[in-house]
Amino acid sequence: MNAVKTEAWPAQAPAPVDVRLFTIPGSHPGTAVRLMLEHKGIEHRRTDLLPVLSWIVLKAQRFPGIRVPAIKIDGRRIQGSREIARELDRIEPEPPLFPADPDRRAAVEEVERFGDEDLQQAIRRILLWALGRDTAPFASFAEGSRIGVPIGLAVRTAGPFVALDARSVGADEANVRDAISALPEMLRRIDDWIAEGVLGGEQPNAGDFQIATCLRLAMSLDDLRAAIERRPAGELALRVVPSYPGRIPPALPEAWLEPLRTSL
Ligand SMILES: N[C@@H](CCC(=O)N[C@@H](CS)C(=O)NCC(=O)O)C(=O)O
Repeated sequence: MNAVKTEAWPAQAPAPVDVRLFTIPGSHPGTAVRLMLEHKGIEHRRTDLLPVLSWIVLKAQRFPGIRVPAIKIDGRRIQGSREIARELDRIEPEPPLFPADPDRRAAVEEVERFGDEDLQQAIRRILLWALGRDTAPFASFAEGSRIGVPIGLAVRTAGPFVALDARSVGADEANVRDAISALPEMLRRIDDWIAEGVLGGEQPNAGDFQIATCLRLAMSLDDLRAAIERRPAGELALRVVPSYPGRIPPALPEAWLEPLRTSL
């Protein structure tokens, strides 16, 4: 996880008055947190930031780290989708994001960890590599966002920011090819969790939000969509996140996609 909690807050959770989410258009964990807030009916404002410029804004807002999602709840600062999920359950216990039963909770926490540490980064690397070849599709992710500058200008000036962002997450050829090769096994794991009932229950849990948003972002790449959408993992993603902005036309070299073809 990228952030640590640095501020103390009361053990007794008061009803939040002022909640502000900082995110980036298309951010998978940012979308997960927005959906968790909506699921719990917690009113909030949202600040949409541009990649890399977000680092400066979050520092200016005195967050300890430079990554989104970040949230201010009545002045308290929390960063990271997993930390935020726990804080949301504290301030608004219903509906819960984690099962009460300890074993079932541990299973959801393992899914959440996998989403946060493994799946998110694999998708992020593939996406940033593709946007690094052509920044034009970035505009489609900004649909419904207020980024404070005209989207055409953002796209025209995005090249160096995307390149910096891609470098910061290791979105190079070797890592992107590894990420694509790892996807079939990751999807199998998610299908298994659905079959076991850890994911895909009547009420979405923190793991559902974490995984479904990663898969929806992956499905915004035309290169990946077919490998995901018609399996239980894809169906879960479409149910938990019915709409997700963004579309990237075919961008990845054919040879890199071979592991996905053979897994279909
Ligand atoms: N694993 C973290 C996500 C941290 C992360 O890498 N966030 C990305 C957006 S998905 C970010 O802030 N990127 C900064 C940038 O793109 O400039 C979580 O689940 O909270």
